[in-house]
Amino acid sequence: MSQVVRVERQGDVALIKVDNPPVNALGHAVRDGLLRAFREAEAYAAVRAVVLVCEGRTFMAGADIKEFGKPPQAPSLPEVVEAIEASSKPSVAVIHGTALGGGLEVALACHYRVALVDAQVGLPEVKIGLLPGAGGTQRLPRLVGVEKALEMIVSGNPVKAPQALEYGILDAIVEGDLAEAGLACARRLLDEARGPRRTGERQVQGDAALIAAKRAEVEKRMPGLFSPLRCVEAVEAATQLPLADGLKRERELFQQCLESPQRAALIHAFFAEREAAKIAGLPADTPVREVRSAAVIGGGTMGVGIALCFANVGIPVKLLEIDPSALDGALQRARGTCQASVERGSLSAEAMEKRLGLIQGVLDYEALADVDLVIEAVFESMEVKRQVFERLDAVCKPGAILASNTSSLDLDEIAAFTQRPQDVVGLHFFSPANVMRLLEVVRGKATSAEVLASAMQIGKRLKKIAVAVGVCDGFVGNRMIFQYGRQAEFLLEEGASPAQVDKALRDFGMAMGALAVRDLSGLDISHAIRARQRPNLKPGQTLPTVLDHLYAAGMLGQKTGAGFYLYPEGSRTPQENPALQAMLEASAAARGITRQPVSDEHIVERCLFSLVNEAARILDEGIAQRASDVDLIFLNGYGFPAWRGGPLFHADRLGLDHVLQRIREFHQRFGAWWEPAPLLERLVAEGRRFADL
Ligand code: 3H9
Repeated sequence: MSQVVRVERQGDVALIKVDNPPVNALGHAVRDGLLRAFREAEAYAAVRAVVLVCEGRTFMAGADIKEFGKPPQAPSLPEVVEAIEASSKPSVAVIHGTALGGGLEVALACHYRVALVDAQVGLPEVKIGLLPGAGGTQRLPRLVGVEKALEMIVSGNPVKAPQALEYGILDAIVEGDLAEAGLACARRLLDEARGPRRTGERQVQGDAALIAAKRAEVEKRMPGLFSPLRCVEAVEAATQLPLADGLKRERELFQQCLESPQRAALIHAFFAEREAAKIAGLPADTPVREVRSAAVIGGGTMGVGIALCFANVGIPVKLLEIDPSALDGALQRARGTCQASVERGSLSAEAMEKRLGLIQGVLDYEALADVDLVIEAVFESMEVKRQVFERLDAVCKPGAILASNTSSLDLDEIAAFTQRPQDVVGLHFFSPANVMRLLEVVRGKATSAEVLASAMQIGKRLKKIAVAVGVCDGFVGNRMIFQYGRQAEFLLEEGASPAQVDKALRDFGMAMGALAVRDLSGLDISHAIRARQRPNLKPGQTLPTVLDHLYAAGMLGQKTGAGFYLYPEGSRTPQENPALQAMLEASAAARGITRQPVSDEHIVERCLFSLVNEAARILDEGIAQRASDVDLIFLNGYGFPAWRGGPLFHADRLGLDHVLQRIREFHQRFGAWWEPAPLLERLVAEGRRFADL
């Protein structure tokens, strides 16, 4: 019997225990062990029922994702699942933690299911470009109906045990020791002479209208994604075909997803997320400071969003504004944001009050004397930061973590305003802070290991994807996006329209076009950043001038109703800005070029490869730890399509020799900005990829 699956005889019940840390993934050894264990139970006449439990922190969290793309090893998961359901002896799965993907499929094959109250069950395969491939698309609809099954399988979101009970996925909520609870259930089944109850034998009512509506929703809300439509198709098969044929269809569709390039990209993103938590030279057992309370300085959009992040996870937070009316406005905005969630139905009125009750408005720095963490979110000016950090240094208790939300200023300079630079760290949230998952954790020269580890842990508590980065202008994400935005502006001057640039990028998969994003964040901000950067330009690094024209005309983006686009009467839908044409002609004339048509393909290459080239420099300088961190930042902070895996995964896929060749051509044609990054040249010369770093 394999080590990872053990069987204990408890009278006439076989207790099967899976023990494959950390998450009991259904790798080859577990599949093999499970199949043997169930066969053995079937073969022994003395065994009359089977209980399946998992050791450790969770029930099985699914197939072993690391095995995808490698040669398959028998037994397959579908084979194991079929054997479990076919068993002539009633089986009970006892779920704790998360029964996900293949884990839930195994549980669905068991004849009865019980769970601890805080357990969750789900079929998240779609999130890694797959569909449930071991009967999930055929059994779940048979159990909960088409509508709920579609919702769970297409969204990939898990449901909590009480809801799973209501849906009929679970038979009961249990408490106490897992094995004891399972054995008690099995004994009850035997006492009541209840035998196997196979989900696969149930019928499911078809609903063509529902299926059609889901297809339309997927096409609209998940454009470009391959697996969600296959999920719908597989569930539809459950309504049309007998189980065996439905399973066959599911298998074919699963295989298509497995072979799709999107699957590899999404799995890259999955592991990138886990890797980002590991920081070279920072042992996993580095002590962390406890953060029981926080404070945010500045009640602007960013400050309010950050305060909400803390309140949302139950951490009391003080929000400091020096002006009473500004403070009042900030607290109103916090309420407005929560109210919108209540109206959407994602938050109850009671939960809203509880959250808002955790945000305390304060007008005085003295009120921050006892907090464990302060995050400054004030205006991006070094002078303003100096005033804030000197004040914090004076009032905050020893050991408090002092964080800046600066998006591009020099954190080391900020830290030097205090007598405790080791306690200063950057926490760069992305707007809207309460929605966006990315958090760049900026490690200054003096930031202590303990403060860095604490900051990463805070990110996790706030349910953010925290990525450690080093200090430079713009850190990782913004430094790259400066290049990307600059190319978008050059392309306008060369002949493209904002609508063409943005559409080409959206067709590539970006959530928004580069220029619409700029209008949203405000062109005054872009203008100020550019003014700051101007003195540091290298010879030959000229700047596009269209931004200067817009700025001079007071066209600052959405907030003024005009920027790269027009937004008449407060509309958020971009329309052509007729004033732009003359500005672009003037910019082109100043560059000595004639505007002419530009192809969509050229637009995408210019914008995308500018990201790749800059990322190569960032990696070389050690500002980002690894290529997958860069990808993670772009996937979660900049609307890069997850199914392309991030700019560097995508570049690897295109072939770095091809990318470098285009960058060299651009260097010839467009000058200094395109000087190939030395790391890119080295990788190509050595026949390596970013993934090999
Ligand atoms: C599937 O089931 C297909 C079937 O339908 C059909 C097959 C034929 N495999 O996230 P954490 C590792 S597809 C391998 O930090 P948490 C993870 O990399 C699968 N490894 O913990 C990390 O390793 P490390 C469907 C896995 O507590 C460690 O475990 N299932 C897997 O924050 C801890 O992970 C899913 O998509 C795996 N399946 O969250 C579920 N899962 O320590 C994916 C985790 O070396 N998993 N690891 O960095 C999750 O959603 C979360 O990991 C979970 C725990 C919620 C379980």
